[in-house]
Amino acid sequence: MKMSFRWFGEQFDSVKLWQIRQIPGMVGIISTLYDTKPGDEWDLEAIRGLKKQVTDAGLALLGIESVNIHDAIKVGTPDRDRYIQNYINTIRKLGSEGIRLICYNFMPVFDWTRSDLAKPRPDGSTVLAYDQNIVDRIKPEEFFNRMDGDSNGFILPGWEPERMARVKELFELYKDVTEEKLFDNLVYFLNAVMPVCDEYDVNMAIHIDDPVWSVFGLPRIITGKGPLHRLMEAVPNPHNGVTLCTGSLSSNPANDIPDIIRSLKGRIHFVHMRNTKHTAPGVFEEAAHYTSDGSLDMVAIMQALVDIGFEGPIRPDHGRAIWGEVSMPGYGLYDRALGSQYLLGLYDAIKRQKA
Ligand SMILES: [Mn+2]
Repeated sequence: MKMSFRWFGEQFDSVKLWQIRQIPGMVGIISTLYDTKPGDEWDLEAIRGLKKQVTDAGLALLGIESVNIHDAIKVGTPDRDRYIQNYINTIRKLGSEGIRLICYNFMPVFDWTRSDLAKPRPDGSTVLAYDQNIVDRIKPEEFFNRMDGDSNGFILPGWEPERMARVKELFELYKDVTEEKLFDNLVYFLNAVMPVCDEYDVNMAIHIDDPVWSVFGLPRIITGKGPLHRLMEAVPNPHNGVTLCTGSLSSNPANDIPDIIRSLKGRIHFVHMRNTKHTAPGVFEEAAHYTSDGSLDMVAIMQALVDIGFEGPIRPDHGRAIWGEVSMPGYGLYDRALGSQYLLGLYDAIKRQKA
């Protein structure tokens, strides 16, 4: 597998490419043009500029996380085809630059959701946490302020202020969008982009919803094994695949992650690996990648990835805030670097045992 690191770009990230390069085994970067808006067609020169920065630093640009999907596509409004065409043009440009992985999500209004971005742990580190009891007490329009006030001054991916200023309007837009309709709109979108993905060998990799249940009454459709298989079968093209995010899947402890991995052989294009600790139903916090620190069996997860022959990009997902580092919550250098070493250690040991 290709160990990689998410990086938001020089203007937006506290971590530097040269620092990432010094992490043993780190070969790639997963990035984005952070100042583009959902629905924009990406600029070819900007894509080339990003790729050059990454390659000049001795790393490879292994994928984009994310090319975000415009609400017109998710809602299925009459103007969606215009935004789908922009998306197709962006895929063509990325593909022509040899960038063959696009991670995206199909969650309405709110991207990933947390009730706390800096929950203290007994060792003095802080982590992102989710408590449904807290979320139930907050109005959606107040939720942004809570997230933003907690973000160390960084713009959180999926929580851009200009978008959140329109929260009420967005809720109105989605009021008749059932889970069935959202699924149909996703299939419509994927069918439209598959030809250009075939042409340039670009993999679309949908991220698991986070958490995997409805938040604020909005529909959620990418929640576990059944829904993932339904989507894989609805658009059977192998370029329609999955970003297997262990943390998001684990928000529902009933999700058997090694089993889901084995069942999706050939359709997992990208892996996010992190550990979570569950304390009660609907209540969890993120943990260090080390198995014993959380509730997930990271060894069994890595074993399943090796067993299906997964060799694509993988990245340590959110880390804890440790050693006084100030960064975008979840995206510091230190704990993700530590996490990558644990993951590589598991991978090397499992591979050697198999050989
Ligand atoms: Mn993830």
